[in-house]
Amino acid sequence: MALQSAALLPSAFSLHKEGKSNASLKESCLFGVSFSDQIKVDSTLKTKREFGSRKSAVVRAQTAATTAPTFTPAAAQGKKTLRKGTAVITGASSGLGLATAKALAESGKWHVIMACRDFLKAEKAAKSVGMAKENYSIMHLDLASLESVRQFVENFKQSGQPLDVLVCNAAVYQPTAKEPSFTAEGFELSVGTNHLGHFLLSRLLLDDMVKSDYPSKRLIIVGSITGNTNTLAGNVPPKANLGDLRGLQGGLNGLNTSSMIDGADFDGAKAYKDSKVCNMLTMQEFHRRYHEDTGIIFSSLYPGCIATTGLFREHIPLFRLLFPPFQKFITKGFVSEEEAGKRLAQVVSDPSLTKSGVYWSWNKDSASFENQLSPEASDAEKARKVWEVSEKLVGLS
Ligand code: LMG
Ligand code: NDP
Ligand code: PMR
Repeated sequence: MALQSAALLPSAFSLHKEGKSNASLKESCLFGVSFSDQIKVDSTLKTKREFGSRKSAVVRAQTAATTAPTFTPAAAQGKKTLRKGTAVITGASSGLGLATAKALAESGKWHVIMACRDFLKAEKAAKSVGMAKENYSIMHLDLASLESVRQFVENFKQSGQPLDVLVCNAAVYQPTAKEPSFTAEGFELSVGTNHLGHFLLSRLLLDDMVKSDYPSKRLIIVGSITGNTNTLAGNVPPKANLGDLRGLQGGLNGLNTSSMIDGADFDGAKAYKDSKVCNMLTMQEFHRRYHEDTGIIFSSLYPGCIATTGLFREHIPLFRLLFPPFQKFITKGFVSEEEAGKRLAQVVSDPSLTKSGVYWSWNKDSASFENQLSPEASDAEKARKVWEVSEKLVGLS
């Protein structure tokens, strides 16, 4: 309901809303976050790279041919109702992905495609939260297999559905693993799933988003505070650090090269945090290469600490017991799955969150604000390198 009414608000209201959130920014400084990023993001917008222009010329031609005729007449007629949007959400079978799918489905304005590795689990999950059948469908996707990613993309394209929003949400976290495990193609599992699987998926689906006539197309990659070393949470060891990318360049296979991006010994918690840095860098690189020419909005976010989700399934039982009260009563960073789902649903659909290249966070009043990424997670040169190396690993170059 909240989503529905928010979508109808005039843009003047969003200014007010931003102002309101800025008023309470100080509170969030408690978490080691600073808020002077606006100028920085604006300046990167203007420094588009040459190769970006080359590639996007093709995209621009497609945009002109496909989106203009369908969108303009509807606007000219002053139509108030949009067609239902179609949003693909990876890992929608639990936690944040499921809560977001539920929030979008309930708004009545979205058809959610739950892209999940376990079909039956996804179906049960959708039913358990009361999603109405006409508001969702389930498609198989295993991000730990590039073959499966390609198959998903092919199935999606064959279905003939438009793609308006893609949410890269799925993730694995292996904090207690002593040895690395690997994806089908032999990449360390956390970076392979959370980053490389999503990298291939979003690259292959970009074209479909360009073709969509939906007025506010968005590609969202979920990030996290623990990948940002400009925060207290990001300073809890082991800290994220991509180093000079020597392990990534070698293919993260743990055989002739390290399974870690920076080339060090395997550490499951660090691999997860590194993968989140890659997610946040990828979002910004997408923005630099494609925003201006496609109009697609690229975003990342930290939804809050959702300490009850399946993400911690491999952690020791004592951690799972103490982590939620620790976050609730000590750090006060805790959010429920439902609240986090509403936050991500805002990034999908709220008309006030249309700025591209932003890493969104929420303060204690649940008002959104543009957050500042750590030096590494906002390093444009590193973003370009991660992009180029990842292209090679997933077979795009
Ligand atoms: C590892 O442990 C695990 O081994 C690994 O499996 C994985 O989970 C990984 O990051 C994930 O963590 C990290 C370990 C070491 O942390 C702990 O879990 C130990 C807990 C120690 C308990 C300390 C008491 C706190 C009181 C808690 C009350 C009870 C509730 C307990 C709930 C448990 C939930 C965890 O971590 C440490 O070494 C502890 C020290 C952490 C220090 C934090 C870093 C401070 C850095 C300060 C710099 C701040 C800079 C900010 C800059 C801002 C600038 C604007
Ligand atoms: P969950 O474990 O509840 O959800 C993760 C989802 O990813 C599950 O649906 C899982 O599927 C799916 N998944 C895992 N591996 C694959 C794969 N190979 N192919 C397809 N899907 C896969 O965790 P959360 O909801 O907490 O995590 C969601 C996102 O939120 C992640 O990106 C995480 O990094 C981020 N995040 C979480 C925070 C938190 O505090 N929980 C904080 C900040 C960010 P299945 O159900 O089959 O296991
Ligand atoms: Mg962290 C200031 C607060 C804060 C916040 C917002 C988080 C979020 N954490 C904070 C502080 C601390 N944590 C402190 C002081 C400690 C030491 C006691 C601590 C510990 C800790 C552990 C062991 N925290 C963790 C772990 C995990 O295993 C989680 C992790 O790192 O997963 C990669 C985690 C998290 N803390 C968070 C968030 C959001 C997580 C989940 C990780 C994520 O999805 O990024």
